[in-house]
Amino acid sequence: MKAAMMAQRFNVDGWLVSAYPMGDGNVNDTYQCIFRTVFSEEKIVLQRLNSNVFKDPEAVMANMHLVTNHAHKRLIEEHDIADRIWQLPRIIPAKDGRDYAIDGDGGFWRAITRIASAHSYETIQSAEHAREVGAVLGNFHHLMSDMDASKLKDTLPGFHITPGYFQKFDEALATPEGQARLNSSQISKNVYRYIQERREWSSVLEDAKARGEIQDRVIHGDPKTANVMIDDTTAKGTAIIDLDTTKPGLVHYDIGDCLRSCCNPVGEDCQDLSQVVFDLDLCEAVLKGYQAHSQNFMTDAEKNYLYDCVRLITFELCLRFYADFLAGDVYFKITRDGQNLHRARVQMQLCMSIEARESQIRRTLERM
Ligand code: GN1
Ligand code: MG
Repeated sequence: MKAAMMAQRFNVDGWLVSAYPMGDGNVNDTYQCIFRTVFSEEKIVLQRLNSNVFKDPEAVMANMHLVTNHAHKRLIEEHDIADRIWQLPRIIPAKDGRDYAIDGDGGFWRAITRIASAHSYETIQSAEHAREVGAVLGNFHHLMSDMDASKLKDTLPGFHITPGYFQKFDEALATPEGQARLNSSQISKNVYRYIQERREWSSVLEDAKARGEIQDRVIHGDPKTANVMIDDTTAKGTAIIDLDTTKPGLVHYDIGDCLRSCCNPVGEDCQDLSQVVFDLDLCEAVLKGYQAHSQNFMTDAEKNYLYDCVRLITFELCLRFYADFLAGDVYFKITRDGQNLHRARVQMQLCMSIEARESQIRRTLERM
């Protein structure tokens, strides 16, 4: 198996015992690899980056290097005043000293340490869990708050710039295959209409940024439930993983995405749409955890756009999944036909729930 072969290109002590797929990532391929020596064992995470998505994988690794070095230094400095041992994976170099290894087909592989005695969950398990996910994101923003965003490369141009995803949507609709997919079911037509009705509004954050009201910081880019590790022993959040999208961006993208993910307890691929709702108690819990650890660095202007970001990032993911369905599933990996349409339908349901609960959500956010 290729993963087993590639695992051995990295600088890990011992002999490889196994290399199995792990996680449910929509973009990269991820494996857990176990190495043993005659007296110890080490688990690592091995990943093949999706070259359709990340056109400059070396830049992804360069960013990861800067971010992890910066964060590790701060975590050590602040350890004595912290309420837990925060962690962040470290890059494992290849045996030739590079941060990655290339396979015979040009595939780009990298290895990182596996945070031990901790797990991440695809869906939120409880209000305590939601608070811990918020805490981990808050701590990450705190750690990045003194990092110079201009040092980081833009590894995914247009990421979270919502109006830009309309271009992909329009391009797909301009093809006969895209038209056929649009007309393939009533569900597809409903999602299409829902998206079209929100086209004008979709630039709400970019417009505020253009007016100079809010600005870029260093963000994670993908702080969903599944990317936060929870300590098996203490049940506290301990690390944020998946640093591929860490780059300059609005802090709103992160807060919106974290709430989008955490406040829908049935997850992104739930079959029963009636269960998809934006849970206000979970929202409150995430925000409490976030606030306790982010050191309140947000400006009032940034706070003004919190409701918009929750609605927008949920809408955006609906649009991204739907545009990919129209384009023939070229970005998000699928395991069954129509999965990206269904994922879009779930995010649409969640966005409808957010819109229906606007005043309650705004009240919860005002307490930030
Ligand atoms: C993708 O593959 P994964 O889990 O890292 C996507 C995110 C979406 C997420 C939805 C680079 O994340 O933006 O929010 O799916 N990552 C990229 O589950 O597009
Ligand atoms: Mg990711």
